[in-house]
Amino acid sequence: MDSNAKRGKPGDFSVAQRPAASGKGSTGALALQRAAYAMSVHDARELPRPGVPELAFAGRSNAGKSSAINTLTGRTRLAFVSKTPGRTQLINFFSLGEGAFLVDLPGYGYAGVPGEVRRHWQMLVGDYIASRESLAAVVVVMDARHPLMPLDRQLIGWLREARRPAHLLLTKSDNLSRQAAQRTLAKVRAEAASLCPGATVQLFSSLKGEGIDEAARTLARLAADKNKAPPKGE
Ligand SMILES: Nc1nc2c(ncn2[C@@H]2O[C@H](COP(=O)(O)OP(=O)(O)OP(=O)(O)O)[C@@H](O)[C@H]2O)c(=O)[nH]1
Ligand SMILES: [Mg+2]
Repeated sequence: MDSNAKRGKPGDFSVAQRPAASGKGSTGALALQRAAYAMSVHDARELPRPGVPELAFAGRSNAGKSSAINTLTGRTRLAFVSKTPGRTQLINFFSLGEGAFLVDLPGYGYAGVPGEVRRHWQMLVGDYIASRESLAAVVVVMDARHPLMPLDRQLIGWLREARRPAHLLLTKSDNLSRQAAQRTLAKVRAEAASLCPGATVQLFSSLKGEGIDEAARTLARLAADKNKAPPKGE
């Protein structure tokens, strides 16, 4: 049974009262409200045939990837949220109707994880980022209190190398004062401009519902850009 089958753990955010992100923008909407769990993959060979654009969420364990997916889709328990870091060791796919997949990648940087698990992560996520044909963009999820840690920079380096569009999501912004959050945003934007030119950066809070529309608009644009891009090899 995949971890997503274990629903209703403490620590899940109740966002059911909040309307799901519209995802509307000049590039059209993503059916975020129609998100449904599709599959979990533990091995690159199990990946589904490339199809609709995939919008993947990557970041340190505990950064808030699964929570962000739940918040964006207006659901409480679509992706499994845990107080124990490193719980999502699979690549979890959530389909948004015919339009796109949201992909919850396993987190990195959890100190208690044995070397074998770390190596498995490197292979699974490294390969996925380097060669997945249908990957449209990667949302790099970072705790706004500790952005751009060494492994985040490594991931961003991979994205730059693989020419993958990146969106940096500074989560848990509710833990910072408004001023401190704005300072962090400006600092990360300035650094991102040299680390990964073209990357966009925003504040986000699953707890307070901050940044939902901005993230949804960005995801819709990134999926639309992928649909416009010529297939590999052309
Ligand atoms: N205050 C606050 N806490 C959050 C926010 N988002 C997530 N959390 C908490 O952070 C912890 C980790 O959240 P997850 O969404 O499971 O993090 P993850 O990145 O998916 O973690 P892994 O699956 O282990 O890689 C949980 O205890 C959440 O309740 C937020 O916006 N604000
Ligand atoms: Mg998770």
